[in-house]
Amino acid sequence: MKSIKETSNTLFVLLKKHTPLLIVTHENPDGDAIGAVFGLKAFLNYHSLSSTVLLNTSLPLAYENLISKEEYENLANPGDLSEYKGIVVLDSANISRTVLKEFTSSSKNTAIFNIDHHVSNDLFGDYNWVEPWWSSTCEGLVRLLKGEQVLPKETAKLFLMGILTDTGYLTFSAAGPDTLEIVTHLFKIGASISEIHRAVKENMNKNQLKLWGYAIYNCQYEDEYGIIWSAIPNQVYSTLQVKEGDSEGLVEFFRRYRNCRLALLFREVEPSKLRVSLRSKGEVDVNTLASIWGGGGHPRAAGFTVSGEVSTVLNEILNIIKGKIGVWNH
Ligand SMILES: [Mn+2]
Repeated sequence: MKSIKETSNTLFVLLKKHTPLLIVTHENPDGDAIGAVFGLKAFLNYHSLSSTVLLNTSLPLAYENLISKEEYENLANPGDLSEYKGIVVLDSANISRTVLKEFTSSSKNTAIFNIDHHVSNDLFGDYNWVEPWWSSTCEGLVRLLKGEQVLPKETAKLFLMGILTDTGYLTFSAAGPDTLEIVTHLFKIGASISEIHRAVKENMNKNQLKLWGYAIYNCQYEDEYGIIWSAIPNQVYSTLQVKEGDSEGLVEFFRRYRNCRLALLFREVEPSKLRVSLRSKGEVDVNTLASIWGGGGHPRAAGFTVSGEVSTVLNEILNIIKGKIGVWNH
């Protein structure tokens, strides 16, 4: 396995040597994943390098103003990959969470580029740029590409969108002075926080508002442990015809509760398939908690998936978590 430290080539030079490129990210992509994938594609287009974006989902509503449907293929399975010389995997801790599933480069004549900021990344690439101190994969991409190459405005806008969505619009502790320097750089190219906020955050439809309303109205809390949670059964998703990505940002909302130490959102996105998102306000390491169920992420934002109905699995999970974090002495 090669890493950034073992190659003297820049990312740009390596990408140039491996066209045509396929660009993928994790399932149910969030703002950072979407920004990284389409920002990189716009960058490659600008420098006349051929690439294809493959997603296994349609775009969440929030990004429809920023990205056109012609920019990507929505396929469950990538098919024959031999036409690609390089595969860029962005913002994904492992390859099984991408559309590529169990693909390994040793079985094909294709180089895998792994660019990510998850502490749980298992370094699956032939080239790995994995830095948990990056606020977002988009911040990492700016750092890797900005040197001698021009970042076009479209790329600056999409990378800034990824940084903003992964840092709660620069309010999370992961957004320090180094991140702000990158943000300033993108600003100077022509990206704007207010434009992105309007396009992404101020863009909910009626059913999405109802989904949020459902989750907020039905939230529960145990102040003794400093936990707040809500559960959305599958029936709510189907009745409102909303997608999984339409609840992005919802779990963060629960951090607003004054006695929140840990917020959880249980989403039955398919019948008997439960996604659990965890957010911490500080001392609780949710990456470690999520790993109990085979998930992961970051110390303050992580998730995992289990099978089972909300009604049966929820209490079991909560009890294990309460046992791990203990009573809150604040
Ligand atoms: Mn990310």
